Amino acid sequence: MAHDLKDQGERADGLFSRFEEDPEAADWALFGRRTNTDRRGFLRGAGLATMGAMLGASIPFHRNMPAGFIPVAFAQDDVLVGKDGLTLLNDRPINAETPAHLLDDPITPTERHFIRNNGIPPHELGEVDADGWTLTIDGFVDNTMTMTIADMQERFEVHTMALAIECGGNGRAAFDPPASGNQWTVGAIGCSEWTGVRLRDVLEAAGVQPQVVYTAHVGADAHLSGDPEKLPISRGLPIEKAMSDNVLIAWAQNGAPIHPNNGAPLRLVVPGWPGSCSQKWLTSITLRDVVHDGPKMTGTSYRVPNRPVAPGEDVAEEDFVIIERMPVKSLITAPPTGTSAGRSVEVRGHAWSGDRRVTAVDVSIDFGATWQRAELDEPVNDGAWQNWRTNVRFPKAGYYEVWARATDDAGAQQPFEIAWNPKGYLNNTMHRVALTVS
Ligand SMILES: Nc1nc2c(c(=O)[nH]1)N[C@H]1C(S)=C(S)[C@@H](COP(=O)(O)O)O[C@H]1N2
Ligand SMILES: [Mo]
Repeated sequence: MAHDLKDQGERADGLFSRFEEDPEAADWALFGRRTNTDRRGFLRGAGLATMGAMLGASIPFHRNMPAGFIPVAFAQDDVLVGKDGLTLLNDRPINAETPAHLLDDPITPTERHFIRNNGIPPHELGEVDADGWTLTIDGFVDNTMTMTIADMQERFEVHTMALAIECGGNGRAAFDPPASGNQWTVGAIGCSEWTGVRLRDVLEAAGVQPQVVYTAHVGADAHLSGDPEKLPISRGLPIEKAMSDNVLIAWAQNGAPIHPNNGAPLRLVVPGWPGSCSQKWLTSITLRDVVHDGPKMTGTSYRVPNRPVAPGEDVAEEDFVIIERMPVKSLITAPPTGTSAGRSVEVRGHAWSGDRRVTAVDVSIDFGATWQRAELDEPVNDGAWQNWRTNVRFPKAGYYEVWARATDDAGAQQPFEIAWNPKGYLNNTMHRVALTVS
């Protein structure tokens, strides 16, 4: 017994000293794996809190881990730690979407919320100190304010809301001719529960001056080039939108700290508008007397032509307009596409429409010849997606497609055909799943 303990002590000492000399070599020699160098640098700098946040759990025996030790959870699929089943589209910057059937929950679990990064997030640059994190409100305000998260919690009413975030480029993969950028299929959407304070309450405390027309958001992520003068992305909102009830400055996702790749420790959540409005790793908001002109606000970024255009058509830059609300859309989350089903099956999913309400979801199993109305829930709050379900009966065995089509309270309905645009935004065509009925 005593002998065993001594052995273990020696083994642990050996582990510590080998990691002290050269953690990379030690990890390689002992565990026979290599992590990409960028990622390894980040993990070595990452504190216990960041590692815990990414794993979604604390590490009870953390004291036994030598400095530079990489938990095996990070080594496998190491860019998607703390995520479950996401499809990686790019790893620098990290972009990952969620397969439709993994979005079946009414509220999207953190591990299934997609990731869209434009640059290098702060947790890959060094340790993120949530307690010392500050947000500054400046520009055309009566009082410039700099607050910690604790200051905001104390000063303003705290709200928890389910809010849908959808990337403006969700659905781009279906564009023909193709549009460059992340080839999102249907899964750059999620509806987690976010906790924070209203942007409006904070702006009112700062005192919005009459000439203000737009906000400008800045986060702590670094430009991919490494140039400290450049921001990867800085977008803004018309002041009226910024003052909505459901625009939050959030520090929690589903009741826990935000996942590092979803913006920890602080982010904006702007439901119904392109995800790019929801600045992650938020450090400042400047109120402006002109429309914001930060990176990805100008040119053709997050903009579409001001008129319908033919697929492949060249459009002059001055004919592009900033995308505001996202269009009416729905997703079938069960059953999964490509599976087999019995004669009778529950089809279900979600539907949403920018700042509007969805009033109907219809489902077809006969290529759109006939439709059956689904049971549709109200959103749990403004800005959440709406859940729907319906029982479908197939007349005989064979191949079927299930299609879903949402209609909103302004009468807008999902189309059959993509409204093609050069940058591949706003594809809200119907979602289809393939089923083999036996
Ligand atoms: N600071 C910062 N905020 C950001 C981004 C970013 O790259 N940097 N990406 C934006 C884009 S384009 C989208 S779609 C959403 C995605 O949020 P998520 O990664 O939490 O899903 O974050 C937005 N906020
Ligand atoms: Mo996005």
